[in-house]
Parts: sequence; structure tokens; C-alpha cells
Amino acid sequence: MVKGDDGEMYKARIRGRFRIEGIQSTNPVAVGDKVILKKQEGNEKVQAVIVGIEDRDNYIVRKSVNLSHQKHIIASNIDLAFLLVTVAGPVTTPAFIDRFLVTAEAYRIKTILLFNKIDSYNEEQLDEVRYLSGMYTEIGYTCIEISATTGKNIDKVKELMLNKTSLFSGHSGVGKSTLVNALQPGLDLKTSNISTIHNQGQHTTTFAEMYDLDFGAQIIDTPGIRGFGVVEMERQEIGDYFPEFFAIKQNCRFHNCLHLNEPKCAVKDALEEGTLFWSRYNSYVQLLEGDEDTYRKDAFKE
Ligand SMILES: Nc1nc2c(ncn2[C@@H]2O[C@H](COP(=O)(O)OP(=O)(O)OP(=O)(O)O)[C@@H](O)[C@H]2O)c(=O)[nH]1
Ligand SMILES: [Mg+2]
Ligand SMILES: [Zn+2]
Repeated sequence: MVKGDDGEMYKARIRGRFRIEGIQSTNPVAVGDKVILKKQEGNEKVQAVIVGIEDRDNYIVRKSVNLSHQKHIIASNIDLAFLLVTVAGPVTTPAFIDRFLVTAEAYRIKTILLFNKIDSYNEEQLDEVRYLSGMYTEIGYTCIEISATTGKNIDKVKELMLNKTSLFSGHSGVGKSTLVNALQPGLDLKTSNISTIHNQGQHTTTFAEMYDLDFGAQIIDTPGIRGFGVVEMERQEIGDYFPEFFAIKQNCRFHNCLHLNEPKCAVKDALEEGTLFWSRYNSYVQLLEGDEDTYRKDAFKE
């Protein structure tokens, strides 16, 4: 579905093959793309043809967890990403959060962490939320505790979204569609209960879709992602996508320090002193080692 300059929605198909910016993806055109459209009169099924795609300002890509060579463009031309995190039903691990953040940093997309379902947690789970939220706030990410069902802090989310295109991402069942419904009652996106057997979502949203909200925001609701395979990065650049590592790396003895076993490493020193977080460092090492198998096991544990 493509929205035309005239404001109408068109059922469109793609003509030819597009290979953009050298990336090979499973989807040649993604939600958020600006396209060149040709109307087709007199055809009920196909009302327009996409004949070109404009250069993307940015896009967020993930590697398919199963087909490791395939990339999937989650969305393009995004102003802001919201990652929904829940500590139970389903569990979102720090490793998953970090993979998302690293990818967003690499594509220079600002990310806000939304700790959803705050209404449903016991004391222990609330402690976990406070810990994670405290950690990511300290690193520099905006964190908001919300409840899509009671409406807690939804006004704060709205404020951040004003006049922007926002991506909503996170595991299946974290409440992305419920949140969109809370932002604009009447939209009635389909949502489903968490499966009682696996305590995780049921992949209710099956494709990404953009919505124009009445209060002046565009939103992209996406299907839940299970694992988040980070696309290839140079070993040397991965550390730069951890802002708190990047901030101190000039104090490492070696300018090309990978913060592993090099002497006089500012990152390792900071870890020992307790001014950096070990869970962040563990995520970093995992990414550096390309340890997709370990990560996959984590991803399926939830
Ligand atoms: N208690 C509570 N439940 C919530 C909240 N937000 C969402 N839920 C519930 O969580 C379940 C999953 O919500 P969805 O909105 O379908 O989740 P989703 O992230 O869109 O999932 P996918 O489309 O599968 O990726 C539903 O039963 C919601 O009612 C919340 O803030 N509090
Ligand atoms: Mg959904
Ligand atoms: Zn170092």
C-alpha cells in the first residue's frame, strides 16, 4: 500500500528489480520508503506501479537469524525508534536490547527505551525494570516506564513523537500494537494475549505498517522480532556504537584497542572500577566474536 501525494492509498506492485546502495535484502521496498508511483487506470487489483525508490535518509536492517546471509530492512526514513522492553511475558534480555541499540547507533537513529507493562509487575520485576532503566539512563538513553493498558506516561511518549516518524520495535507480545491503539483510540490494531504455554507473544502483527496519527505523528508498527542478528561491522567500529566506551577510548594506550586483553585499556579499567556495566561489555564481546550461536540460544530461552 502506497500513500500518494493526493493523500489516497494505492495498491501497488513493484516493477523490475531494485538494488539499492549495494545492500541485498529479502525485501526490495520497505515501510517508510519514498517511492515514485505510476497510476494504472482500470485495474482493480493493481492501482499503481512502483517504478523507483528515492534514496533513504536511513534505514534499520537486521540479519535474518536463520538465513544468516539475508538482510531484512525493518523500516526506512525513521526519525526516532522506540524499543519496547518487558521483563516478563515476554522477557527482553540486555543482550537483545544492546543489539538493537548498536544497530540503531550504526545507522544514527535515536532510540528511546519504553519499559512497558509496568502495571503488571511484582516487586522483584519492578526492581529489574529500575535496574535496567537506571543503567541505560546513565549511558545516555531516554527511558520511560509506561503502561499501554492503563495509559501511564503515554502523554510523554506522544510528546516525543510529535511531527516525527517513529518506529516501534521489540519482541512479539511486548505491546507494540496495544501502545499504538492507546496513542490513537479507534485505530483498533489487532493484539493477542501472551501464550500461556511459552509466556511469549504470538506474532500477531505480521507485517510492518505506517499510520498517520491525528495528533501529528507517523508511526510504524512492526511484527515482533525474536533474535536480532546484527549486520556485519568492522571489529574496530563495534566499540564505537557503545557510547560509553566511545567516550573514553582515547584514554586506551593503543588507538586501535579492542578492549580485550590489551594493556592500559580504559574500558577494562572502568569495568574494574565499576563505572561501566559488565552486561554491556558482555554484549560487546559477544558481538565482537560474532557469537551468533550463543546469542541464538539466549534468544530462544525466553
Ligand atoms: N498488563 C499489561 N498488558 C499489556 C500492556 N501492553 C500490552 N499488553 C498485553 O500484551 C499482549 C500483547 O500485546 P500486543 O500489542 O499484541 O503485542 P505486540 O508487541 O504488538 O506483539 P506482535 O504483534 O506479536 O509483535 C496483549 O494481551 C496486550 O493486552 C500493558 O501495558 N500492561
Ligand atoms: Mg503487534
Ligand atoms: Zn581499550
